[in-house]
Amino acid sequence: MARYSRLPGSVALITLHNPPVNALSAAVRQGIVDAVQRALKDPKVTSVVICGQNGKFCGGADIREFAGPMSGPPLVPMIHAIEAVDKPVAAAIEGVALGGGLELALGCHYRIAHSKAVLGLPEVTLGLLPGAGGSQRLPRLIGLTAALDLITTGRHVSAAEALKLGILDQVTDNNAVDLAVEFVRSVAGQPLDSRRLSTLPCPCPPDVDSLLDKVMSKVRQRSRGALAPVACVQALRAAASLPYAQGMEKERELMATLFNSGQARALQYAFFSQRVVGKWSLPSGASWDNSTARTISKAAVIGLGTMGRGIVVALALTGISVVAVETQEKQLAEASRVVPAMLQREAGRRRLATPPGVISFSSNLQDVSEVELVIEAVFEDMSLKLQVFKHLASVCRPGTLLCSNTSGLDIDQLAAVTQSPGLVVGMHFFAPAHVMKLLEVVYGPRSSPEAVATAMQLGKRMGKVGVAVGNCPGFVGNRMLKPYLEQANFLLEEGATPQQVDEALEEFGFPMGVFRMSDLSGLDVGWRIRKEAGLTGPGVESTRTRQGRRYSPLPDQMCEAGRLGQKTGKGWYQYDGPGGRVARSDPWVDIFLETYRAEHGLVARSITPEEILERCLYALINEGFNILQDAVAAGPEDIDAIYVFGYGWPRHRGGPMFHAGQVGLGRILERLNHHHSHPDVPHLKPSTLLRRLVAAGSPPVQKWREFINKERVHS
Ligand code: 3H9
Repeated sequence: MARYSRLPGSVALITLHNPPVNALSAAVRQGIVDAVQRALKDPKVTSVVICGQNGKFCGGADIREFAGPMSGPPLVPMIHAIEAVDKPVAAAIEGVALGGGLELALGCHYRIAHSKAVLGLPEVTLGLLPGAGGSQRLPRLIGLTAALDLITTGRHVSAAEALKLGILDQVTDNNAVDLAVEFVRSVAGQPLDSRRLSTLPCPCPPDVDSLLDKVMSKVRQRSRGALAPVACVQALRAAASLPYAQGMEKERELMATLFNSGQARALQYAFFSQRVVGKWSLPSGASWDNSTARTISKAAVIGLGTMGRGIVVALALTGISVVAVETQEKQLAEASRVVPAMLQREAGRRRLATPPGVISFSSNLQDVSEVELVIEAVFEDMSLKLQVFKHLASVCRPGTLLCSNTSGLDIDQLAAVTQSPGLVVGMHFFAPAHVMKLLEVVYGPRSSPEAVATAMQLGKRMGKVGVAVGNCPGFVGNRMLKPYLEQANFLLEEGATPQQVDEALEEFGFPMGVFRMSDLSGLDVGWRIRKEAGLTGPGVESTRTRQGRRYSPLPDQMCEAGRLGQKTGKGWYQYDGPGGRVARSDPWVDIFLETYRAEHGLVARSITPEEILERCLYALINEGFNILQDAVAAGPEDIDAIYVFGYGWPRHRGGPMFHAGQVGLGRILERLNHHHSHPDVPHLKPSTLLRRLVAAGSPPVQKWREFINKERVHS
């Protein structure tokens, strides 16, 4: 809805009302159309202010409406009608003016904002472009170069930056609506022609074509197959080269293509998934609604390797004081030097409004006795972690939350050595921990709702996407990664090269294929884990079956040959030297693979990119179904958020479980069955849940949670 009121004197006030963000639903659009008509017709009204209820101007078009048929007055003519009004219209922007919200403001003759307001055209992040005239009006207002930046990245800008760019006319620390009312009164009766953005030329640099070409090639590189950023550049090219009406026609055409693309659906699903996982609930029934999070002001991090350092910085950036503990002197000295610099750099980059928390470095575990929460980030070794947890249990005051940054070890085992197992949870960060958005919050059967709520709340404060997951080896992310990596190695045995596998995955949209990624993170990481698991090492026979499963010893043999990846200058690829970054294919690897195949009597066959994707991705997806069946993840959105925010799954493909729905569950099942029937690919046995979903007619991904819960009740 939109409320109409006439203020004492001659100003009409139109207030958008659609909590929580005053999205432009059909009812709101209708309300605006009616209110503008009323203001036009009322001879006593000389000027108009449009604002939003509850200190929020407008969060844009109502994304929920995109799934259904269009109803109500369309946005484009509504904004044109506002621009055409012959009485001055000002947008009073408080809170947010995003997407269609900013486009509505661009249709007004003046824009006045509160200093804390945030503005932007983030449509590109939803697989769209600013399709209510934003792609044509913004460049006319602030110039092509600045508009390209805002529209292709979708970044939000502060009121101060928006003022500098020329989007806003005035910014105030006081009431923006009062100022806008006062302002429109003062300009009533003045000519409005120069205020109608659609009538203005688009300011462009002299070398406009070369600018557009440069931006286009950058955007194509960055977008990894996403359509919307490319369409945004095309729309802006139209703004720069065509009259407004033709530019609008181009905007409409491009918008229609994007709107009907699977990518827009995937990105909108990703938007809502992020919000769904924030409202966590556990199988016990615990959730935000019935759990209270503690507010943490003092924390400790144990272990200052790469992960520990990042976690210290992430905590300090939220204003939490951190005791950073490292028992190895050399490591402590290095961390004391590096961490403050990391913090300063990151604080500067984020333009923090409040000072970061104080960090104190110590080699003594005793120094954590006064903190409210500890995050253990020592080496991934159970016996070491158990030792640390026992020690913590004896030095921390009762009630301290004890968290482990393990990437897959058993949280219950750690909890069992403390006096209060309910206060133990996993907080699995991703490197670099102060940058990566994902946080897996791992609960065991004894973790208290308060501990989970506190870890989730802390994650939110750190700007993370926290996902609550159950305890099992590898949790969600790494558990799914295992069959994916396995299949990649099997494909090498069967005839593929690392480049072929990587190219197929990169073409799909991953920033890096599995072998390039393995070179970057170091092949020895997995080697150590496999040695601990007794899968390789002295005394273990070099066969292709270990512990009753098909096993590829290829990565172990690479490590044995000293090829640990970028750090040794050689891995699945060769580099210019140790620490080199540019991967080149290595004839050594080809010979190594040929020799290996000959030794094991394997005949190389030609493998298509389709098979690579099916074997790697469907293996990962299948494990996702097992995870849902085991209730380790509450719903497909949780898995998808984990993969999008932590594992480089292309956002425009929604996430692995969404992708499964797009491909068709029947097709995934059929392909898994096909590969599984091959005697050498035993791990691709389709999950029972996948079979059941197919038998139930393959409901859409949004219905799986309900389906799983029903199945659980009946089983
Ligand atoms: C567009 O405008 C297209 C046009 O160019 C052309 C059309 C022809 N619609 O994020 P929060 C819900 S595309 C519907 O937790 P915050 C959200 O789902 C749009 N619902 O709060 C959540 O619901 P629930 C371009 C929306 O304070 C609740 O509001 N606009 C919308 O952390 C609270 O959200 C954007 O891309 C919406 N537009 O952040 C802006 N926005 O409680 C998208 C939010 O049921 N929105 N909801 O889970 C945002 O970026 C953030 O929500 C915002 C508030 C910054 C506004």
